[in-house]
Amino acid sequence: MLRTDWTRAEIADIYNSPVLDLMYRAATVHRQHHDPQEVQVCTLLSVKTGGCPEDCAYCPQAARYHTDVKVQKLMEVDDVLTAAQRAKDTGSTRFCMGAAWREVRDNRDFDKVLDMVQGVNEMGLEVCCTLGMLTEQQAQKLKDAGLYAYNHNLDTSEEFYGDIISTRTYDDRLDTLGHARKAGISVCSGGIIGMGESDTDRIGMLHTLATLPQHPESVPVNALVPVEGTPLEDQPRVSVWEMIRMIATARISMPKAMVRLSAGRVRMTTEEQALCFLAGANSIFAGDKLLTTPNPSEDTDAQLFQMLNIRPRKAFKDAAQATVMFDQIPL
Ligand code: SAM
Ligand code: DTB
Ligand code: SF4
Repeated sequence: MLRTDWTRAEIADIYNSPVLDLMYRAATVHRQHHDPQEVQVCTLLSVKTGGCPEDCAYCPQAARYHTDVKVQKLMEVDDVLTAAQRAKDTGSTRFCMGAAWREVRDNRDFDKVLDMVQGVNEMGLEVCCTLGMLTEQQAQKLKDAGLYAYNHNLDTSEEFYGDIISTRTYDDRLDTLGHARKAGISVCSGGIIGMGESDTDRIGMLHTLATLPQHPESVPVNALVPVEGTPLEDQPRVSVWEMIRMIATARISMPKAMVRLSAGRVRMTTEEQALCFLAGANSIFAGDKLLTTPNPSEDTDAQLFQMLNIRPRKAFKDAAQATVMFDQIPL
């Protein structure tokens, strides 16, 4: 039932199918594997901001671009735990800590991150990190500290990757995902649209994700947030239909994954977001800030959830159990 042997042509056929057919098929697959009324609510916190040595063309935190982002050293553990408690109190069940690092280094900052992971895990939240590249040993240390998930995006296709980032390779990215997987950490990996890539690049990225030895448990689909000072500052906004095609193709090719409607929601209407949920998105970032850019306010999202009869998903929900339940529903 879960396929990891998709051909590129099959993914392309799904992606290019008439959009209403595509949505219908994705909505159907979604209902076979998930409760469509349930959306996972995650909160992001930038625990180390800016000053990053990498050259990711979309990123306001790269030291080499002149953006408004202020460099901030690693936060204190207590401050992070206070933010995590706040996120929990406002309904988030997953807390994701981001650091503007190229890679994790075995130093005191990493030890501090391990303490953060332990503290957030003890609060009963699914704890996630996005810290750049990881070795197998570092992944194991994070796992031992209680890390639930690791986010590391492929961002785009292998072919287009070099146009966006020159300071590391696609294979580096895939290796890190392998290290997280090997340590038994849940994998979160997706990408960004609206960077000037072609449909073929989008298909290529989804194909790579859907043919990993095991699908990522979570697939974020970000719409580029163009930030002044970055090379992509003037990129035009992507249309909702492009988001829908990405989300629906991810849903159909990786049925059990949580597909996250990630960056870009501030510029989407309620109706546009509703179409994305219909197309199979079942996770969002909540709170008025992503890492450094704005996100809809809690009030706006509370209204969205009420309007669409959506409820937040519980933490550590047993995906296997959910599947048994929803597999019973006849098509
Ligand atoms: N430094 C680590 C790394 O690159 O893996 C972790 C943090 S990094 C900011 C996490 C992800 O945020 C990137 O992989 C990218 O997909 C996303 N991102 C960064 N800037 C973005 C932007 N302007 N618009 C949309 N997504 C963005
Ligand atoms: C992901 O795919 N999107 C989030 C999270 N993973 C780390 C980050 C979005 C960042 C948007 C730009 C910013 O706020 O700095
Ligand atoms: Fe650094 Fe991550 Fe931004 Fe790239 S995406 S510049 S690695 S913080």
